[in-house]
Amino acid sequence: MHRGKKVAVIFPTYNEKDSIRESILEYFSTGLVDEVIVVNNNAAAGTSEEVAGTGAREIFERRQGYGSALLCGLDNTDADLIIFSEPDGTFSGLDVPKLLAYSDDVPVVLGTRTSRQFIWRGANMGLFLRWGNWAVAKMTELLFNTTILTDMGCTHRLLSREAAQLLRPHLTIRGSHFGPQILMELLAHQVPFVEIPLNYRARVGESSVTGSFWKAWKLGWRMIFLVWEYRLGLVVRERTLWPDYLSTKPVPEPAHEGSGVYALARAVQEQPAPAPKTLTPQ
Ligand SMILES: Nc1nc2c(ncn2[C@@H]2O[C@H](COP(=O)(O)OP(=O)(O)O)[C@@H](O)[C@H]2O)c(=O)[nH]1
Ligand SMILES: [Mg+2]
Repeated sequence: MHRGKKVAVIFPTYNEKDSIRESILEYFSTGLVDEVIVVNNNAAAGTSEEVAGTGAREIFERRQGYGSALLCGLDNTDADLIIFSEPDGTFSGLDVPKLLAYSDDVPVVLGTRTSRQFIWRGANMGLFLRWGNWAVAKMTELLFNTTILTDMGCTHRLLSREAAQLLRPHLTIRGSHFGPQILMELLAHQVPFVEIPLNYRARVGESSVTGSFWKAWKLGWRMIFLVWEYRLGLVVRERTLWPDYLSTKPVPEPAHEGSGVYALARAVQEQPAPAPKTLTPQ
């Protein structure tokens, strides 16, 4: 719960049997997450057994694909704040307060995995992926005159219910370049958003999307074509625009006792700093 708003985390799962349990528990441990929805996308045998007993709700999407799974999660939650993540150990539940804090200002908070100090040892974010993501993001920033963009493929992000509902009829991509379509539709609907650095850790098990150079190369080009399709106006649809942001910018209520992030901040203040050995950026 954050400022009286229900918070849900959506985990698409395909091949994360060995990390999914710990991922779910890490997100719940923040005390800020009301619901974890696992979207089983024909996942590895044994996944459901790992999810059982964690408190997460498991649903099933038969149509294969990263986009299919995330859309299924979106269609099956009534939360006010919806966080996309992955249960492969790469993203940290401890970043939830950061996403929530920015959600007070903007309806959509995107993560970036390319900030050097947030890339953990062993993370799949070598030179090619890091600078490739950065370059396509910068191209997009320039073409659409957006706020700072430094990553195209970060799953970890937050959408308010209002923004998700506005975009949903326009989200059609069921494969791995679903993430950039959200960005394109945000721009097309003029939904305010911001990008913030989030931790990116080593993956448990094999990556099936960006694990090989050629898969990542192909995905990169699909993203570039998608951005140009939108830029050239080839995706023409009727859209309801977000109300003028600066005249309707929400002014958050002052912090109160039960408010999630503030309660967490107080609790953190009272705890000793974590042991430095847990911090091993690249
Ligand atoms: N490869 C693949 N991943 C899927 C599929 N459906 C959902 N996913 C999820 O997409 C996310 C990204 O996949 P992953 O292998 O971690 O790729 P990476 O994040 O680029 O390293 C994971 O959470 C998967 O569970 C699918 O059909 N194929
Ligand atoms: Mg992953």
